[in-house]
Parts: sequence; C-alpha cells; structure tokens
Amino acid sequence: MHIGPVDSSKVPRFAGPATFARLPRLDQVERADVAVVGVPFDAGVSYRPGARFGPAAVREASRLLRPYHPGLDVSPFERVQVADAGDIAANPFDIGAAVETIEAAADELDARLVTIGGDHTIALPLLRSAAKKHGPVALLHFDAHLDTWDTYFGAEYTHGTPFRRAVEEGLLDTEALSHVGIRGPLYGKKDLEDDRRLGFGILTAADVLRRGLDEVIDLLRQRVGDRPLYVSVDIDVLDPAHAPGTGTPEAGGLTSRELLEILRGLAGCRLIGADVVEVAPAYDHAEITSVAASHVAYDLVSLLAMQEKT
Ligand SMILES: [Mn+2]
Repeated sequence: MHIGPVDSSKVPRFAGPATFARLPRLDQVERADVAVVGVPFDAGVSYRPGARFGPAAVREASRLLRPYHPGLDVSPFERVQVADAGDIAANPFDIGAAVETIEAAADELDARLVTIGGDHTIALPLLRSAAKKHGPVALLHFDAHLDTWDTYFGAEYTHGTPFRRAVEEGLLDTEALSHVGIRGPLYGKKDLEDDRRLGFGILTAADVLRRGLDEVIDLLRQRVGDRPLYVSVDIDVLDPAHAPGTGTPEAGGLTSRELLEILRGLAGCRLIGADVVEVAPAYDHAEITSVAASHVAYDLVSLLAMQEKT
C-alpha cells in the first residue's frame, strides 16, 4: 500500500500545508518511486525575475488535483509511491554553487524526479544527474526559446544556455533532441544554425498548429524511440494567454490543452525524469500559470508512475 494524498472528504482541499497534490512529504514515507522536488532559484534569468517563487505557487495550485487520471487511465499515487521532497536550497547569489548543489541533491534523491523550478538554469544540473544514472538521454524540450545560446554577459550558466552546456558535456543523445513550441524573434539566423549543429530538431508553435497534434506526437515518438527520455517544460511554451506568469513571454504559443495532449501522447516512452520551470507568480493572474504548471507536473508524474513495474 502506498501513502496517497490527504483525503479531501475529511480535510478540505484548501486546508493544511501545500505539498504537491497534498501528497506526503518524503520524510513521511519509507521511500518514494517518484518524487516532486522544488528548486526555488532564479539567479539565471535574463529578463523578469521571480521564478524562485514558482515551487510554492505550483504546490498551492496543485491542491485541486485528484487521484485518477482519466486521459492516461492511471491512478499514479496508488500505482507507485509519490512524495513531495521539499525544496533544494540553492545559493541565490552564486550560480555556479547553486548548479553544484542542485546536481548533488538530485544525485542523492533515490527516486524518479519531477522538478519544479526555478528558472531554466536548473535543467543543466538535473541532466548531469540523469546522465550519471542513465547515460546520455534523449531530450524533449518544450519552450518558446531555444535555450542553446552560448553565454550572456560572459556567463556560461544561465536560463538561456543549459542545453548547449548539456550537449558540450555529453549529457544528451544527440540523435534524439527536440524543441517544441519555438517562436518569437531571435538575435539572428545563426541561432538556428548553431542549434541545428548541436543536434536539435525543431517543431515550432506554428508546426503544432499546422501539422496537428497526432503528427507532432508521431514525429516526437519516432525521434525518441526507446531511449531514456528527459522532458523539460518551460511554461513559456504556452501562449501568454495560458501562462502570463513567466519571465520571458512570447506571443503565439501553445494552449495548455495542446501541451497536455502532447505529453499524454508520450505514454509508453521511457521517461526517466522531467522538470517544469519558469513559473513566476508575481506576473500571474488568478493562478492561470501555476494551475497549468500543476497539471503539467501531474501528467509527468502520471507518465513516470506508468513506467514503474508494480
Ligand atoms: Mn527556457
């Protein structure tokens, strides 16, 4: 028997402390198969700060998640032990130290992780940890932006550079790298050439509209195959109408419905870990962004739970 969420027929959803989906804390269970962990860190942002408050906002918005996922036909919290591992205490003044702390903390957690950011810088240490356990991984990256730039103001570790660093460090299987939802103006055409040279394929936000979800899912599944897969979701992949609370919004993005359907289309892939980043609640309205992020995290937890043998 696994310890599930607080019973909402006994304690109202709006009462008590907010763990993710009202699940037990990691210290309240013997061990967890899947853990949700926060990284309240945003020293790597290039525009609006505030993603350090993302984990708390996503947990708060996750109070309404219920235990059965009809789209995937799974009760993730019954199938495996899921727990909230709290927050990784990353140095807010020293990005290099924060990156080291996040990597060490991820190494230490003996569970498949769904990490709530924090800005996108945190994907690099999470991928380092994933590659230690699984070797170079396939990456499915949902974002308005490429995040494969080289440096900003001379800084190597920022929220716009994690995936270039990850390729350079050999953490990724360069046969199986995809961006989904890319849009918006770039610095120049060379951005796209550099990105292609690193091994990435791109399905733009326009591709999702014009080619449709089934074709997009087919293309992504073909590219991933049966490789170990890491999914990184920058919430700015969503249109600002669906995710206003983020640091670098771009018009013309996916709907939350499209994003969730693509994620559900990954059922059966060898997902090994995931993150949801860049929720900046100060720019949010009526929890639109944090509700979307909490549902994305729930789908990722569900996909991971379906992986585990029971
Ligand atoms: Mn990003």
